[in-house]
Amino acid sequence: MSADLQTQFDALIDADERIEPRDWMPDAYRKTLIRQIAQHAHSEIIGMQPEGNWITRAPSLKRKAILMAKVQDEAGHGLYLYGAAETLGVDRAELLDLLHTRKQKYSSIFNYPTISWADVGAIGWLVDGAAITNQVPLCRCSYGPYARAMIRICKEESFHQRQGFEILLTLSNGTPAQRGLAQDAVNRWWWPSLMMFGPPDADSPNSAQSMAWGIKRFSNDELRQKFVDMTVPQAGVLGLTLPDPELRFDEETGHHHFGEIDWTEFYQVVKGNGPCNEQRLRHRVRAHEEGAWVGEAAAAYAAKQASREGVAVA
Ligand code: BYC
Repeated sequence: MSADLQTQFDALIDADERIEPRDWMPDAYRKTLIRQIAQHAHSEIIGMQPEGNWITRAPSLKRKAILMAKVQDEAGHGLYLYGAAETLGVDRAELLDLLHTRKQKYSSIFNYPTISWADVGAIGWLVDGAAITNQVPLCRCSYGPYARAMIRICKEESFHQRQGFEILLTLSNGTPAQRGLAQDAVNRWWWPSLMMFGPPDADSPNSAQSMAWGIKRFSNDELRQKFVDMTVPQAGVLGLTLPDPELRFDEETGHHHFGEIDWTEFYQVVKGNGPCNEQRLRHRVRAHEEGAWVGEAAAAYAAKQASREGVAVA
């Protein structure tokens, strides 16, 4: 029986069909998806913090409104993703607990500080740009609920990327001081953005199996290269330089060659030793505890409504 189920699962994967929650799936497939989707969801909600830091200090009403919309979108992305994870039989509260107790990860990128307004532009342009590059292929992920969540997320990420680019373009065409802020932000966010794609293929323990299952469609290095090739011409339009003396177009490969990434820094940040890891988690746990009453009030309201309508709630 189990062999039949495995054969059916393999046939769906081979035919590039979607696996749905009702379908049988190997335990390791389920576990990998829970790990990746949860890490992704955690990244979305922790990712609200660096930019949220600038909402009260945005330079105009228009910028403030746009930034608030963007940060709210990130909360929404977290919601879609926790929802997708729940279809695999885990509970959102359980996943949050794993985040808060450091048993699950979130993206390394959100452990860097946002020290000027230009950082909001650099995050939009580079971090959301990297996110789109990584996430567009996830719209074709073999697990249906994750793939469908990604379609909506990618549409919103495109707006995020454009708003970041536009902030940097404005600063870059502004006063020398504004231009300096834009360049400084790009200098600080460039290398961490390249790290978002994960370790080099040779050191990526999960890639081979995730690609065989159609969860990942491209390897970490392939996506990183795609991002560099897409971003270098955009830097030219912005009139900003990327902080890599080795960066050059290679006629032979048709790609941009770039310098060595500091993988020691990456692993330090992933292990919890980045500049803001402590602050991010502390803030998240506090927000969770202080916001608990909202969930309790919503549950009490739902129970009251249901009892009025004579429906039993779980
Ligand atoms: N940071 O075998 P590998 C956003 C871990 S949200 C931390 O290559 P995999 C946004 C990896 O988990 C951006 N850890 O793994 C939000 C694994 O450890 P475990 C988030 C990382 O899963 C708000 C180990 O290293 N995007 O854009 O095959 C505002 C070995 O790696 C990182 C996603 O989550 C990292 N950067 O590939 C603005 C996208 N990289 O779990 C923007 C979905 C690797 O075995 N996720 N690790 O203990 C993915 O596409 C894949 O999970 C990854 C890693 C490419 C990230």
